[in-house]
Amino acid sequence: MNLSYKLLCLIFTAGMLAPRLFAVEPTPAGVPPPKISYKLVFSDDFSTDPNTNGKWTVFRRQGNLNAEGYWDSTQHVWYLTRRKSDLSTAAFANYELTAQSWKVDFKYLVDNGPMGADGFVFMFYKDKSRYGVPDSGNYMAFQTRNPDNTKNPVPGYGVEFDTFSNPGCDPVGENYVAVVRDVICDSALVYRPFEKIDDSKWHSAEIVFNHGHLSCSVDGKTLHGFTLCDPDYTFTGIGFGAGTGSYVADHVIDDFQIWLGGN
Ligand SMILES: [Ca+2]
Ligand SMILES: [Ca+2]
Repeated sequence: MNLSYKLLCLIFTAGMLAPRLFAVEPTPAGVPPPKISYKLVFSDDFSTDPNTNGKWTVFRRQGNLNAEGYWDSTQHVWYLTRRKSDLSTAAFANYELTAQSWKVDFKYLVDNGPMGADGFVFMFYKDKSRYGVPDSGNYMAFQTRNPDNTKNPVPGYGVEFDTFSNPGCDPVGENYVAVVRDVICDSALVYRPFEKIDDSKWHSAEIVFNHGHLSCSVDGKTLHGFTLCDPDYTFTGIGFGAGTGSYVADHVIDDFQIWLGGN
């Protein structure tokens, strides 16, 4: 695809949606949405230790199992990070995402410290073979970091739940949800301010992908309707990243499910 076509595609997509791209996709009255039936192919309710149950491959910046990918054996939830600084956890489901029609469901809870940071990202079609030491702070393990502190992009996509403002990197100064690619900073394909991330409450998220059409909903309300032009299906990684920097937060997930769409 050449650049001008890509540009046209983006403009077309933007024109189809409301300002800032992140609005509920309108369903014309009387036209039912296409019916897709789904089959569950992966699930973890974290009733067993995800660090040993064979369902996950985890990369940690500090190698600290008490703070990066910490399993709470009482609550049966998984802390991607706890309240310590300079953490990063990339957790990939041991499942190869090759399908082009799927959805995921999960629950998340993020607290807000004082000055909680940084947020988490659901990753898909990600090149998990590049990890590597995941990068901390606002990079949320979406990228890797070298010993000399230079950073490496990791090909693939993410739906980012950002709770800490990084001027020069983030598209807005408030909490937001964005679709990002390869790197965190300045990579938002689409974004929308969204407050209900770090309120210390459990929220239910669903992300639906159908041949490039992507939607994201939280607590049953659609945040995003978006179309990825010419999606890159090369890589198969699917999972989560989270990070802390100077400021800290608990980033907790539960009840993760992957469903494949059929007809
Ligand atoms: Ca659970
Ligand atoms: Ca940020």
